[in-house]
Amino acid sequence: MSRIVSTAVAQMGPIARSETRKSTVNRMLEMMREAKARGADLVVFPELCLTTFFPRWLIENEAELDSYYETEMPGPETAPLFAEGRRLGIGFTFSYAELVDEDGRKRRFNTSIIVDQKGKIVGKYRKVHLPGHSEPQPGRSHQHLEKRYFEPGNLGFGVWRAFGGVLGMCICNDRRWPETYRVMGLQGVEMITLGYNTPYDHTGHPDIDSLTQLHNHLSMQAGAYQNATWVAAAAKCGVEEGSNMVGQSAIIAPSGEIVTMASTLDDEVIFAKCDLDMGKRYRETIFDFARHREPDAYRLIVERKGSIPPE
Ligand code: ING
Repeated sequence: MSRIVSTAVAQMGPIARSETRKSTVNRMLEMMREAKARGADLVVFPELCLTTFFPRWLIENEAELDSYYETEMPGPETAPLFAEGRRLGIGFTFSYAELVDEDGRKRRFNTSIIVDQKGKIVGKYRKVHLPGHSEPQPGRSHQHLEKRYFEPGNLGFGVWRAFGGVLGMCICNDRRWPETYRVMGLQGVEMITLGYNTPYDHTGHPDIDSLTQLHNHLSMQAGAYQNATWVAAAAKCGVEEGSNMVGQSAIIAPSGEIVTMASTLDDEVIFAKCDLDMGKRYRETIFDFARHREPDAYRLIVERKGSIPPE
Protein backbone atom coordinates (compact mmCIF):
# COMPACT_ATOMS: atom_id res chain seq x y z
CA MET A 1 0.00 0.00 0.00
CA SER A 2 1.66 3.24 -1.14
CA ARG A 3 2.05 6.08 1.28
CA ILE A 4 0.78 9.01 -0.77
CA VAL A 5 1.02 12.57 0.54
CA SER A 6 -1.19 14.75 -1.63
CA THR A 7 0.91 17.89 -1.66
CA ALA A 8 0.16 21.42 -2.82
CA VAL A 9 2.63 24.25 -3.19
CA ALA A 10 1.15 27.73 -2.89
CA GLN A 11 3.35 30.16 -4.78
CA MET A 12 2.83 33.80 -3.86
CA GLY A 13 3.23 36.82 -6.09
CA PRO A 14 4.62 40.14 -4.84
CA ILE A 15 3.81 41.44 -1.35
CA ALA A 16 3.93 45.23 -1.19
CA ARG A 17 5.74 46.95 1.68
CA SER A 18 2.39 48.47 2.66
CA GLU A 19 0.47 45.18 2.47
CA THR A 20 -1.00 44.11 5.82
CA ARG A 21 -0.69 40.66 7.39
CA LYS A 22 -4.48 40.49 7.17
CA SER A 23 -4.15 40.74 3.41
CA THR A 24 -1.31 38.23 3.07
CA VAL A 25 -3.05 35.76 5.41
CA ASN A 26 -6.22 36.09 3.35
CA ARG A 27 -4.23 35.28 0.19
CA MET A 28 -2.82 32.24 1.99
CA LEU A 29 -6.29 31.17 3.15
CA GLU A 30 -7.64 31.40 -0.42
CA MET A 31 -4.87 29.10 -1.63
CA MET A 32 -5.26 26.77 1.36
CA ARG A 33 -8.91 26.29 0.36
CA GLU A 34 -7.95 25.70 -3.29
CA ALA A 35 -5.31 23.19 -2.18
CA LYS A 36 -7.89 21.34 -0.08
CA ALA A 37 -10.35 21.36 -2.99
CA ARG A 38 -7.69 19.68 -5.10
CA GLY A 39 -7.26 16.97 -2.48
CA ALA A 40 -4.16 18.18 -0.67
CA ASP A 41 -3.18 16.90 2.79
CA LEU A 42 -0.43 19.53 3.01
CA VAL A 43 0.19 22.94 1.47
CA VAL A 44 3.64 24.58 1.33
CA PHE A 45 3.90 28.38 1.46
CA PRO A 46 6.96 30.54 0.70
CA GLU A 47 9.71 31.99 2.87
CA LEU A 48 8.83 35.14 4.89
CA CYS A 49 5.38 35.12 3.28
CA LEU A 50 3.56 37.31 5.85
CA THR A 51 5.28 40.51 4.71
CA THR A 52 7.34 41.94 1.89
CA PHE A 53 10.95 40.70 1.70
CA PHE A 54 12.32 43.42 4.00
CA PRO A 55 16.03 42.37 3.90
CA ARG A 56 16.22 44.19 0.57
CA TRP A 57 16.41 47.49 2.51
CA LEU A 58 18.61 49.02 5.19
CA ILE A 59 16.15 49.56 8.07
CA GLU A 60 17.78 51.53 10.89
CA ASN A 61 14.71 52.19 13.01
CA GLU A 62 14.44 49.19 15.37
CA ALA A 63 10.68 49.57 15.86
CA GLU A 64 10.19 49.51 12.09
CA LEU A 65 12.44 46.47 11.78
CA ASP A 66 10.57 44.70 14.61
CA SER A 67 7.29 45.30 12.75
CA TYR A 68 8.31 42.64 10.19
CA TYR A 69 8.72 39.97 12.90
CA GLU A 70 6.29 37.69 14.75
CA THR A 71 6.63 37.51 18.54
CA GLU A 72 4.16 34.64 18.86
CA MET A 73 3.11 31.77 16.59
CA PRO A 74 0.23 31.53 16.15
CA GLY A 75 -0.49 35.16 16.93
CA PRO A 76 -3.73 37.09 16.43
CA GLU A 77 -3.06 37.67 12.73
CA THR A 78 -1.85 34.15 11.91
CA ALA A 79 -4.40 32.26 14.07
CA PRO A 80 -6.89 32.13 11.14
CA LEU A 81 -4.42 29.92 9.23
CA PHE A 82 -4.38 27.39 12.07
CA ALA A 83 -8.16 27.51 12.52
CA GLU A 84 -8.85 27.05 8.80
CA GLY A 85 -6.27 24.28 8.53
CA ARG A 86 -7.98 22.47 11.39
CA ARG A 87 -11.45 23.07 9.90
CA LEU A 88 -10.42 21.80 6.47
CA GLY A 89 -8.12 19.04 7.75
CA ILE A 90 -5.07 20.27 5.86
CA GLY A 91 -1.56 20.80 7.19
CA PHE A 92 0.73 23.61 6.11
CA THR A 93 4.24 24.98 6.31
CA PHE A 94 5.64 28.49 5.88
CA SER A 95 8.50 30.69 7.04
CA TYR A 96 8.28 33.92 9.02
CA ALA A 97 10.62 36.34 10.77
CA GLU A 98 10.79 35.18 14.41
CA LEU A 99 11.60 37.66 17.23
CA VAL A 100 12.22 35.86 20.51
CA ASP A 101 13.80 36.39 23.93
CA GLU A 102 16.20 33.45 24.28
CA ASP A 103 19.22 33.07 26.58
CA GLY A 104 18.34 36.44 28.10
CA ARG A 105 18.57 38.42 24.88
CA LYS A 106 16.49 39.53 21.89
CA ARG A 107 17.13 37.14 19.00
CA ARG A 108 16.00 37.14 15.39
CA PHE A 109 15.61 34.07 13.16
CA ASN A 110 14.15 33.22 9.75
CA THR A 111 11.91 30.41 10.97
CA SER A 112 9.76 27.75 9.34
CA ILE A 113 7.13 25.48 10.92
CA ILE A 114 5.22 22.35 9.96
CA VAL A 115 1.59 22.40 11.17
CA ASP A 116 -0.37 19.14 11.04
CA GLN A 117 -4.00 18.60 9.97
CA LYS A 118 -5.18 19.28 13.50
CA GLY A 119 -3.50 22.71 13.56
CA LYS A 120 -0.65 21.57 15.82
CA ILE A 121 2.95 22.75 15.26
CA VAL A 122 4.88 19.48 14.88
CA GLY A 123 8.21 20.87 13.71
CA LYS A 124 10.25 24.07 13.78
CA TYR A 125 13.37 25.03 11.84
CA ARG A 126 15.55 28.14 11.77
CA LYS A 127 17.39 29.04 8.55
CA VAL A 128 21.06 28.09 8.81
CA HIS A 129 22.55 29.57 5.61
CA LEU A 130 22.12 33.35 5.45
CA PRO A 131 23.13 34.80 2.07
CA GLY A 132 24.13 38.35 1.24
CA HIS A 133 25.68 40.80 3.68
CA SER A 134 25.39 42.38 7.13
CA GLU A 135 26.33 45.85 5.81
CA PRO A 136 24.73 47.63 2.83
CA GLN A 137 26.73 47.19 -0.37
CA PRO A 138 27.42 50.16 -2.68
CA GLY A 139 26.01 50.24 -6.18
CA ARG A 140 23.13 47.80 -5.59
CA SER A 141 19.56 48.72 -6.50
CA HIS A 142 18.41 46.38 -3.71
CA GLN A 143 20.36 45.15 -0.69
CA HIS A 144 20.36 41.61 0.67
CA LEU A 145 20.81 42.07 4.42
CA GLU A 146 19.71 38.73 5.92
CA LYS A 147 23.03 38.51 7.80
CA ARG A 148 22.06 41.82 9.44
CA TYR A 149 18.50 40.88 10.35
CA PHE A 150 18.82 37.20 11.32
CA GLU A 151 21.17 34.90 13.24
CA PRO A 152 22.10 31.55 11.71
CA GLY A 153 19.60 28.93 12.85
CA ASN A 154 20.47 27.13 16.11
CA LEU A 155 18.16 24.11 15.71
CA GLY A 156 20.13 22.16 13.12
CA PHE A 157 18.34 20.31 10.29
CA GLY A 158 15.62 18.28 12.00
CA VAL A 159 13.11 15.81 10.63
CA TRP A 160 9.70 14.89 12.02
CA ARG A 161 7.20 12.05 11.58
CA ALA A 162 4.11 13.63 9.98
CA PHE A 163 1.61 12.98 7.15
CA GLY A 164 2.53 9.29 7.22
CA GLY A 165 6.20 9.90 6.52
CA VAL A 166 9.37 11.68 7.60
CA LEU A 167 9.37 15.39 6.76
CA GLY A 168 12.09 18.02 6.97
CA MET A 169 12.37 21.69 6.16
CA CYS A 170 14.88 24.16 4.88
CA ILE A 171 14.64 27.79 3.74
CA CYS A 172 15.74 29.44 0.52
CA ASN A 173 19.55 29.72 0.44
CA ASP A 174 19.77 26.44 2.42
CA ARG A 175 18.64 24.67 -0.79
CA ARG A 176 21.94 25.58 -2.53
CA TRP A 177 24.07 23.73 0.00
CA PRO A 178 24.34 19.92 -0.37
CA GLU A 179 24.97 19.58 3.38
CA THR A 180 21.38 20.72 4.00
CA TYR A 181 19.85 17.74 2.21
CA ARG A 182 22.45 15.21 3.35
CA VAL A 183 22.00 15.91 7.08
CA MET A 184 18.27 15.26 6.62
CA GLY A 185 18.97 12.35 4.27
CA LEU A 186 21.00 10.74 7.05
CA GLN A 187 17.84 10.95 9.20
CA GLY A 188 15.67 9.21 6.60
CA VAL A 189 13.84 12.26 5.29
CA GLU A 190 11.22 11.48 2.64
CA MET A 191 9.95 14.99 1.85
CA ILE A 192 11.63 18.38 2.33
CA THR A 193 9.46 21.51 2.20
CA LEU A 194 10.99 24.91 1.51
CA GLY A 195 10.18 28.45 0.44
CA TYR A 196 12.32 31.05 -1.31
CA ASN A 197 12.64 34.73 -2.22
CA THR A 198 15.25 34.75 -5.00
CA PRO A 199 16.04 38.03 -6.74
CA TYR A 200 17.56 37.85 -10.21
CA ASP A 201 20.18 40.47 -9.38
CA HIS A 202 21.77 38.76 -6.38
CA THR A 203 25.38 38.66 -7.49
CA GLY A 204 25.42 41.61 -9.89
CA HIS A 205 27.27 39.44 -12.43
CA PRO A 206 24.99 39.20 -15.51
CA ASP A 207 26.46 35.85 -16.60
CA ILE A 208 25.57 34.33 -13.22
CA ASP A 209 22.32 36.20 -12.61
CA SER A 210 21.02 35.19 -16.05
CA LEU A 211 21.20 31.57 -14.83
CA THR A 212 19.06 32.17 -11.72
CA GLN A 213 16.28 29.85 -12.94
CA LEU A 214 18.74 27.06 -13.82
CA HIS A 215 20.54 27.32 -10.48
CA ASN A 216 17.24 27.32 -8.61
CA HIS A 217 16.06 24.00 -10.00
CA LEU A 218 19.55 22.47 -10.35
CA SER A 219 20.12 22.83 -6.60
CA MET A 220 16.81 21.26 -5.64
CA GLN A 221 16.81 18.49 -8.24
CA ALA A 222 20.31 17.47 -7.16
CA GLY A 223 19.37 17.54 -3.48
CA ALA A 224 16.26 15.47 -4.10
CA TYR A 225 18.01 12.84 -6.23
CA GLN A 226 21.17 12.52 -4.10
CA ASN A 227 19.10 11.97 -0.95
CA ALA A 228 16.16 10.09 -2.47
CA THR A 229 13.65 12.61 -1.15
CA TRP A 230 10.74 14.66 -2.43
CA VAL A 231 11.24 18.44 -2.47
CA ALA A 232 8.23 20.79 -2.43
CA ALA A 233 9.32 24.38 -3.04
CA ALA A 234 7.22 27.56 -2.94
CA ALA A 235 8.45 30.83 -4.44
CA LYS A 236 7.54 34.33 -3.40
CA CYS A 237 8.06 35.88 -6.83
CA GLY A 238 7.43 38.55 -9.41
CA VAL A 239 8.43 42.21 -9.20
CA GLU A 240 8.10 43.08 -5.51
CA GLU A 241 8.93 46.72 -4.64
CA GLY A 242 11.07 46.88 -7.76
CA SER A 243 12.96 43.64 -7.05
CA ASN A 244 12.41 40.95 -9.69
CA MET A 245 12.27 37.48 -8.11
CA VAL A 246 12.21 34.08 -9.73
CA GLY A 247 9.07 31.93 -9.67
CA GLN A 248 8.97 28.38 -11.03
CA SER A 249 7.77 26.84 -7.77
CA ALA A 250 8.06 23.10 -8.13
CA ILE A 251 7.42 19.66 -6.69
CA ILE A 252 10.43 17.42 -7.34
CA ALA A 253 10.48 13.64 -7.02
CA PRO A 254 13.29 11.51 -5.50
CA SER A 255 14.24 10.74 -9.11
CA GLY A 256 15.19 14.40 -9.48
CA GLU A 257 12.33 14.94 -11.94
CA ILE A 258 10.17 18.05 -11.69
CA VAL A 259 6.66 16.55 -11.55
CA THR A 260 4.84 19.90 -11.55
CA MET A 261 5.85 23.57 -11.77
CA ALA A 262 4.18 26.96 -11.51
CA SER A 263 3.86 28.91 -14.77
CA THR A 264 2.93 32.37 -13.51
CA LEU A 265 4.55 34.96 -11.24
CA ASP A 266 1.41 35.32 -9.12
CA ASP A 267 -0.44 33.45 -6.41
CA GLU A 268 -0.70 29.98 -7.92
CA VAL A 269 -1.39 26.53 -6.46
CA ILE A 270 0.36 23.50 -7.94
CA PHE A 271 -0.39 19.94 -6.84
CA ALA A 272 1.03 16.42 -6.97
CA LYS A 273 0.35 13.05 -5.36
CA CYS A 274 3.71 12.23 -3.80
CA ASP A 275 4.41 8.53 -3.23
CA LEU A 276 6.79 8.52 -0.25
CA ASP A 277 7.86 4.97 -1.12
CA MET A 278 9.37 6.16 -4.40
CA GLY A 279 12.63 7.06 -2.63
CA LYS A 280 12.90 3.55 -1.16
CA ARG A 281 14.30 1.94 -4.31
CA TYR A 282 16.95 4.67 -4.62
CA ARG A 283 17.90 4.15 -0.98
CA GLU A 284 18.14 0.38 -1.53
CA THR A 285 20.41 0.73 -4.58
CA ILE A 286 22.33 3.81 -5.72
CA PHE A 287 22.00 5.76 -2.45
CA ASP A 288 22.17 2.98 0.11
CA PHE A 289 24.12 5.26 2.48
CA ALA A 290 25.08 2.50 4.93
CA ARG A 291 26.55 0.34 2.18
CA HIS A 292 28.26 2.97 0.03
CA ARG A 293 29.22 6.06 2.05
CA GLU A 294 32.77 6.48 3.45
CA PRO A 295 32.56 9.16 6.20
CA ASP A 296 36.30 8.92 7.02
CA ALA A 297 36.94 10.39 3.58
CA TYR A 298 34.61 13.33 4.24
CA ARG A 299 36.10 14.75 7.47
CA LEU A 300 37.06 18.07 5.85
CA ILE A 301 33.38 18.82 5.30
CA VAL A 302 32.87 19.26 9.05
CA GLU A 303 36.36 20.30 10.15
CA ARG A 304 36.96 23.09 7.59
CA LYS A 305 34.74 26.18 6.99
CA GLY A 306 36.44 27.88 4.07
CA SER A 307 38.33 26.41 1.13
CA ILE A 308 42.16 26.17 1.54
CA PRO A 309 44.01 25.36 -1.71
CA PRO A 310 47.37 23.49 -1.58
CA GLU A 311 50.67 25.47 -1.28
N1 ING B 1 17.63 34.33 -1.32
C1 ING B 1 18.45 33.90 -2.34
C2 ING B 1 18.61 32.41 -2.53
O1 ING B 1 19.50 31.77 -2.03
C3 ING B 1 20.42 34.23 -3.66
C4 ING B 1 19.80 34.57 -2.36
C5 ING B 1 19.81 34.61 -4.88
C6 ING B 1 21.58 33.50 -3.67
C7 ING B 1 20.42 34.25 -6.09
C8 ING B 1 22.20 33.13 -4.87
C9 ING B 1 21.62 33.52 -6.10
O2 ING B 1 17.79 31.93 -3.30
C10 ING B 1 17.46 33.95 -0.02
N2 ING B 1 16.49 34.57 0.65
O3 ING B 1 18.15 33.11 0.50
